[in-house]
Amino acid sequence: MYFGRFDPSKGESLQILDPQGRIVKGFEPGLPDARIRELYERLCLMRQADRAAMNLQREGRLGTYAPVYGQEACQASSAFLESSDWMVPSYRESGALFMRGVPLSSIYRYWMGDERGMSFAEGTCVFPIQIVVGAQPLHAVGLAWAMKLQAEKAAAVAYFGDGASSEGAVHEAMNFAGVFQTPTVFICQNNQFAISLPRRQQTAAATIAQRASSYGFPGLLVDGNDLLAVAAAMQEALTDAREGRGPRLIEMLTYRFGPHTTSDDPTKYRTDAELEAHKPLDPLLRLRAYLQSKKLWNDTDEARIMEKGLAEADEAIHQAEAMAPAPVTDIFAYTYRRQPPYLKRQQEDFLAFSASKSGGESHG
Ligand SMILES: Cc1ncc(C[n+]2csc(CCOP(=O)(O)OP(=O)(O)O)c2C)c(N)n1
Repeated sequence: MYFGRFDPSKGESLQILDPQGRIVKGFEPGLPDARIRELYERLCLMRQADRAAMNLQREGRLGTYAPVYGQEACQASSAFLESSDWMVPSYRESGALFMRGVPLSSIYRYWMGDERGMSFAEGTCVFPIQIVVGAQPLHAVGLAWAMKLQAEKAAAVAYFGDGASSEGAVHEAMNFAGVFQTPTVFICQNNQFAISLPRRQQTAAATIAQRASSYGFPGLLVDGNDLLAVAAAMQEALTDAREGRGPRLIEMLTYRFGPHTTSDDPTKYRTDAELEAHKPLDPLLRLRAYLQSKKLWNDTDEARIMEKGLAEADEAIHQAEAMAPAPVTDIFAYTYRRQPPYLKRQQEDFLAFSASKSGGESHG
């Protein structure tokens, strides 16, 4: 319905809610009121959890963090996956992991440097996050191909950024997906920067979505600050993938309000004026305006949910910090099925060294 109706090479994009929160003429919200309200609440919780992570990093209680501020509507895309669909995320997806049901405490724990944060409960169809830019779409395609061969009616969803779209691996993934018609949904969150590199220097193509046609499947450009458009695109792409109609590419056009990560200083490469010009497009403001216009939301609701977000983040931080650190020998443990002799020797040396430093007590 939406794929094919908009031509991304002409810059045409799907928008259902305009920046003032009004339904664009000719469109339907596509979701029941109660669901939209619930999704808005989740966006608010996501924003509070994201803020809390930034604050923790500034307090030295968490390592590097990649914020989702401004990209909340894109991140809510994972709410439309069914339990058997797989989510294959990059490092930017804390919000999408949260929407998929990964506990906040696990997300914090990971960013605190504990890999156990990415070890999910059995049956959670989520890959650990990928730091190598552009590597994970290949994994999603392999996964989708396996599901297709096993006649499973499920999709694998790959998340990546505009910068990643220039990686050879992303080209290979999309090409393979097209040839083998795998049930893969590619989500490119175009937040307009790859660290400091602006989108216009990333590709001379008008859009990233238009590339899909060269791989032989449909692509759609979506207003990524419009949750209703994200929802409509996701639902259609996932259904098409699950029903055997092949891969889909959705480019979600958004804007990163925060730094690339906590180690970045965006004032070095963009002006305050540019940032301020994007602030009115905040995905939360837009959805809130819509809900308020329908009398489905008021200031009391807003205050309540923001409080709840703080409390939930606090509780998750408490749980993450209360967990005893992982054994330091973990770093020797997981690369090989059988530990090679040289690694075993390194581990022994390391344990002996730790023991000498801590007065004879080993932390293995
Ligand atoms: C293969 C590889 N090259 C470079 C990096 C360093 N790096 C980390 S994030 C990033 C920018 C990625 O930008 P984009 O794909 O647009 O995603 P965003 O961070 O904006 O969500 C780079 C170059 C890396 N992690 N992996």
